[in-house]
Amino acid sequence: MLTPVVSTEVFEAIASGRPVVALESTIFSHLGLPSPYNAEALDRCTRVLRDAGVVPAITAVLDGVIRLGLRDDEHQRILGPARKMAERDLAVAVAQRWDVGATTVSASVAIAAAGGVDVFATGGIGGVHRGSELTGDVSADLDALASHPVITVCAGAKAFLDLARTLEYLETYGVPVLGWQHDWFPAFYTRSSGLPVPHRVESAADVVAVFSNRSRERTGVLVTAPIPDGDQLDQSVLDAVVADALSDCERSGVVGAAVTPFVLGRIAEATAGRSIPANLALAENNARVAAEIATALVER
Ligand code: PSU
Ligand code: MN
Repeated sequence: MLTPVVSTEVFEAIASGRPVVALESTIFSHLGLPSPYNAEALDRCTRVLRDAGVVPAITAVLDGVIRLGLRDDEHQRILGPARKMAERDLAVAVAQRWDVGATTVSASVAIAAAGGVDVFATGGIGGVHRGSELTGDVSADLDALASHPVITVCAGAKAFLDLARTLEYLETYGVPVLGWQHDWFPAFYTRSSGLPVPHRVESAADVVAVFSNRSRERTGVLVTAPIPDGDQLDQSVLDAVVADALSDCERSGVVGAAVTPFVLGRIAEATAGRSIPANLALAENNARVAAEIATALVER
């Protein structure tokens, strides 16, 4: 069974009813953002939580041990080379004593749920890939959102996915999708995918009310917070870059877990680094929203 080692700070926060927000480590590793922006992302996300009186709980595998909450002196370890872990990979990382395993959304919500943390903030979730009818590529993130009782805050799913099918999947598997003060499903670098979000919420209390009344105890809730207004990228530029990156992907035979890091890297190159500040801004914004929700949850 999944038994994370919970840091003293996170353990004490949970025990005394103080708010905690889990964070993934893929976004902070070289798989998510190039150095030194990965360190900046970690700094900004943890700072915005602490400023709100919330304890950050970074998830990772270090020396073959599943961790929930890292000490500051351990942050350096996830900034370097790491192996990407979906939920299923956690068992392998432990059995084979991986040095540094970086958690995706699926691994993070599994660890958060096992350790008693109810709220999790990320950048963008994985989803149904374009062409999935041929490749079968559907992120394990979606099943994990449906299988663990955690509120996930994201800026939508990555722009290069099939967002309409991603929303269909979430509907089929019973995950409530709540637009944070917004009517549209965000597309990560942009505020709207053009697809309406099933329900809109105005406040952390609204989110907590949905979480408290869901019919399946094991299922999570997805909150989609659009990237802040001034930070979004130009949709037409993005469309061209994504089309290019995906055809490169196919040409170079990049498949499976390697697709996401590859395409994100190509987007960063092609947008002359403008995608990176956008990525940092949305990650920080999601942490801020998650802090509000975690606070409302413990005050309930
Ligand atoms: N979005 C980003 N950067 C990332 C990811 C998402 O902007 O690094 C990561 C997240 O950890 C997410 C994972 O859970 O990609 C999904 O990967 P896949 O599509 O292989 O399931
Ligand atoms: Mn995949």
